[in-house]
Amino acid sequence: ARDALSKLWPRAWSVPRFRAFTRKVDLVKRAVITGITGQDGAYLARLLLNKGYKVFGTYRRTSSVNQWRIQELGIAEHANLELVEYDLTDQGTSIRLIEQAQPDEVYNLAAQSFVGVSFEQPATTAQITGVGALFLLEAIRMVNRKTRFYQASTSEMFGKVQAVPQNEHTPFWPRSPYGVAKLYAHWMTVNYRESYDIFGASGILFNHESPLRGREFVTRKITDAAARIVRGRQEILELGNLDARRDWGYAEEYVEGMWRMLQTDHPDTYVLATGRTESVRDFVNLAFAAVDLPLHWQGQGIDEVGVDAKGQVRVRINPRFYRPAEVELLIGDAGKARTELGWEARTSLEDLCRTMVQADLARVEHDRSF
Ligand code: NDP
Ligand code: GDR
Repeated sequence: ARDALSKLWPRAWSVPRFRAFTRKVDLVKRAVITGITGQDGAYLARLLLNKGYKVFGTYRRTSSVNQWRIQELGIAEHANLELVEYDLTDQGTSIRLIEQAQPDEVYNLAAQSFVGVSFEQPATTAQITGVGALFLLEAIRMVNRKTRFYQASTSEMFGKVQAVPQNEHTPFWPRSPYGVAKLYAHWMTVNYRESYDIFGASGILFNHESPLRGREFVTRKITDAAARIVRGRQEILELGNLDARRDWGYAEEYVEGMWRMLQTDHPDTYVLATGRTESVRDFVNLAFAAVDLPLHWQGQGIDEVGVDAKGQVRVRINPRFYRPAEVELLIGDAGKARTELGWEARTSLEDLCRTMVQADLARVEHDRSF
């Protein structure tokens, strides 16, 4: 109804008090998701559309269309989804986004999210991943302080971990420009909560994966390679640090946690995690077992290789994939989310890995390379 009014009666619509009035009588909740072309943005959009929300999903202008995730989820043409061109680094677009969408909830999922690249492009990462969140908070402060805000914070903020497992009270020690930028955005969210009474929630999410994960991240790189190798499309997989340990969960469950954080009475900070940690090597073993090509390991350090039953080397180390500073061990304690949000991770790593491998096998068979 609000959309129709804005078109039928543009002069009245240009008056902020009129728009505010229509919001009060509009029962459909409105949400902005920045980064809808990413893994979490796509899953969250589907969740909110299924809950009856009107969703404004932001995308960046690129020379080629990049909507394969929302297409795979079957929501690209949904009547309640509006795609909005937007760049986090442009303060004006943040203000216009909040003015035009008049959202009840904003989920800030857009970021330069790849840790490895953040070492190569630290300033860009700071602008997008750090200051970009501030632009949105400022827009909310200027346009409508009742807008609820979710910031996609990360276990990378724990970095060189100071306690095991990590929870909301564990001190931060980020180990990458990405982690530092995210920490800035996290504290800005807390600061706007304390300074201006803005409902700013921060979700410290541990790694979460899915068939929609980008192929540069280690889990998807591994499941994609396992599928290609077993189908004869690739010879070998090159990786960096096999000893890094991560707490890997299933992305679709984590976006449900984001939504729950904005439905509480008071804004807060929550950890979402599975409470289980495994190494990159363990994940390789799971993925190659899922394609019936079990590996055994030989050698040490950068000479370590994963060999199949016929003696062929399938995995080797390439120092190019090591990071200047590594996060060695992550394992989260999501007890607060369980108690206060009723949220819990349910999918086992074995099931998650198998689902990802099956999706990649199907892609190889249909010659689709997302
Ligand atoms: P993705 O990398 O899959 O998606 C990131 C999104 O941000 C993409 O839509 C991307 O657009 C968009 N984006 C990047 N730069 C800009 C910019 N300058 N302006 C506007 N949009 C931009 O990330 P995930 O979905 O995996 O993660 C979602 C969020 O959660 C991120 O902020 C990430 O840092 C954080 N996070 C993720 C975790 C995980 O394990 N997945 C764990 C903890 C936190 P484009 O498609 O054009 O590149
Ligand atoms: P991460 O995810 O850095 O935890 O950030 P990624 O999958 O990139 O790395 C996980 C671990 O695997 C090691 N690794 C490799 N990583 C990649 N990408 N490629 C390799 O070849 C490789 N070999 C070993 C890495 O060194 C690392 O220890 C993800 C992102 O989604 C962030 O946005 C998010 O905030 C965190 O998870 C939580």
